[in-house]
Amino acid sequence: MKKLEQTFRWFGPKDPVSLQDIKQAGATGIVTALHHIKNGEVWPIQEIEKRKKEIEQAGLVWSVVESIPVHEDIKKRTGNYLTYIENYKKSIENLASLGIHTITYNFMPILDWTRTNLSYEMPDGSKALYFNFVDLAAFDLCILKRANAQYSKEVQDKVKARFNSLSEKEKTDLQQTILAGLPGAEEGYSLDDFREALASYAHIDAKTLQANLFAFVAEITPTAEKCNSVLAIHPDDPPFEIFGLPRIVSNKAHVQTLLDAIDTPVNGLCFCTGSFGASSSNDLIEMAKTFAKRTHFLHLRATKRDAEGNFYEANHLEGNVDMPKIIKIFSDEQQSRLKSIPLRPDHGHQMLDDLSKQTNPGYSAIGRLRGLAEIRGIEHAILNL
Ligand code: DNO
Repeated sequence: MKKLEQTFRWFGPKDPVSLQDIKQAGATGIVTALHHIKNGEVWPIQEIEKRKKEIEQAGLVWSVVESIPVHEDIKKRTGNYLTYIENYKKSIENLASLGIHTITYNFMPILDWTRTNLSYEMPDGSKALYFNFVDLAAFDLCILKRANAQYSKEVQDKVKARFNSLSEKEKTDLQQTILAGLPGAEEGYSLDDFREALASYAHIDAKTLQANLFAFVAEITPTAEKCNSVLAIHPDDPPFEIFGLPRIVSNKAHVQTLLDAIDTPVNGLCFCTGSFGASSSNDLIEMAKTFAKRTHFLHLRATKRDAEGNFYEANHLEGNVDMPKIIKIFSDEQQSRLKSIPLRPDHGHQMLDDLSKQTNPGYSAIGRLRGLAEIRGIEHAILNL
């Protein structure tokens, strides 16, 4: 029986989690990026090679690139987007020349993933990442003071009460959490930068952004095909509109439209159960079955939602994701594949010794180790029953 490939995300030499830690967690593959290369620039062969050697010296392989960031100019098709697209192709070629063939990216305007609290305490004392809609609205209405921000009367009332209860430090933390850029996000913003970035999207609605995504994917797929590489788009996180920005990779219809628009196996998905799972209207099992064939990378994580659109990241087997069923679907898909589908435990609680350490939010070692062990156990059971 063929197994999925177990990987761990590593943020490079500055990551407090070492390659050896990752080996001990039982992963064999590394998911990483050249975070020191400026967004939009070509990833030079020498730099890729250097990182690859470092990984291999630890007895691991560089399995997946997450991410080659997509420059904002490409998303808007303004400024230097043509150069950035050429650079993107060159990076795909350079990676492929060294045997790295799976590329993850996202097409979220301005912000990569977004949370409002990075240390939401669980009853067992561990800490989780949390997205609270009222906190986001409080930032939007009372700190950013975005013109045209639209929220229901109910949310506005809650915002007033919430904002008044926050200390100055909590207000600064909230802004920092939303705008400074979470791990893996290549950009961070001051309030003014963010206002400017939002203004630059004033005339970009979902239809335009989608057309821009399709144009980008259509332009890079021939390069990926030639290189024997695959593209894995990461869904919007959270999978609903924030700050009035368009969302185009949030649900089944979005993904289907993208896969149909550029209908080649190379144009595929990073199936992120945590991102899709944060919306109650996404049927994860149905989506996994529908998209298994076009899935090139798996992020396994379980969000726990409440009725108001808030969610925290639960332990991997405890949120609104039927993890055994999801793993079964992809394990079945794996049996007809030549290459292993890489998976990674996406995020994890800050727990045990990690509580007193400096860690990357969501990417501390022990919580992810726990997640990977649980995931591995499920796959092991599926393959051995
Ligand atoms: C968060 C990650 C995202 C993801 C990018 C992919 O933990 O899943 O930052 O890497 O959106 O481009």
